[in-house]
Amino acid sequence: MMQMTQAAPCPVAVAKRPEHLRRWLRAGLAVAATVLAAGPALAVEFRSADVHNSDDYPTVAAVKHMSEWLSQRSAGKYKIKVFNKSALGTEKETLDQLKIGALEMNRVNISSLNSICPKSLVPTMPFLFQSVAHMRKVLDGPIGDEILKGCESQGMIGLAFYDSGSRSIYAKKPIRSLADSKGLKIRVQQSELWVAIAAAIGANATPMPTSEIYTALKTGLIDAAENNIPSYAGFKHYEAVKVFSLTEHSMAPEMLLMSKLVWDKLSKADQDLFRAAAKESVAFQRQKWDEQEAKDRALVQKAGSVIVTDVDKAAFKAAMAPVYARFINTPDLQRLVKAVQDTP
Ligand code: GTR
Repeated sequence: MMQMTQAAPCPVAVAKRPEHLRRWLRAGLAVAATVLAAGPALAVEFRSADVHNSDDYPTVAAVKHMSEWLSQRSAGKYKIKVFNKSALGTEKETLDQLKIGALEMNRVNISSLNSICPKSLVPTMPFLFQSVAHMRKVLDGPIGDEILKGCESQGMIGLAFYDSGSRSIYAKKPIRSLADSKGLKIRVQQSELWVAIAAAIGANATPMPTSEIYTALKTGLIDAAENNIPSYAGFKHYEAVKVFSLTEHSMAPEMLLMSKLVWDKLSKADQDLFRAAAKESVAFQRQKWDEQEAKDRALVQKAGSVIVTDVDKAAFKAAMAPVYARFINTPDLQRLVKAVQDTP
């Protein structure tokens, strides 16, 4: 029987009966409970973090869908409760918790892993994928699997990639050319790579967590940010800046991870179940993603935002050469980038 020790991860364990025990366990007092191997009498509820505000955002909905699927297939043994709205902290903070097993699961953008697992740099790289179909094909194949595995040595099991569309720059003015981006004070994700991407187009990067962007845009601390349309809409950034220029400079996907400390306590059969559930949720997420993009594009336009399409993407792409030279700097990373580029 597998024991959970004091230092081990502490999923919120919920006994089906009796009621008072359920409340007691929910209160988080079950540190020493023998949860994972306890069989069908106990249900295990893993917590999964997400920064998105909407309870129906595609990544949030996908993990909820995964939970339902898992629960059905495991006769109620496993569930996942999503804590979105950055309730458990920023992506950086929740990754720290995940590594030490203080959090069981996490859905983050892959950029948040750039300084932790080097292979996460690859799908973050600017102008790497040719299209959504290309990105999906690469991430569904052996290259994607290798990148998912790339965080294991850091205590995190990559379960799945979710779509995040293309990231573009939004500001008070159109960003069509390198002349427009020169001197722009732009928020970027907390990743050295992103600071370098901004510098390559002449902008000044301010790395900050997602939850701080709205106020930073409103107060003028920054002039711009960059993200996909559903994030621009969902975080209400369109209330602060109204010009969304389709630079489409990166397709950095989302990643769903589990703490390795938690993973290692699952039986092989349960690990397979989690993998199958994650896979199932990818198809769900993609469909939801496509719908959300269309819906939010209409929403922001209705709210007065302008979507600029005549962007000199070739110039932005050409400006990225030094970024590739600096970050794709090991044979492993070079092999992976080439493999992506060679994928038809
Ligand atoms: C979104 C992503 C979030 C977060 C955010 C950001 O596209 O879904 O996980 O990383 O971008 O830029 O902070």
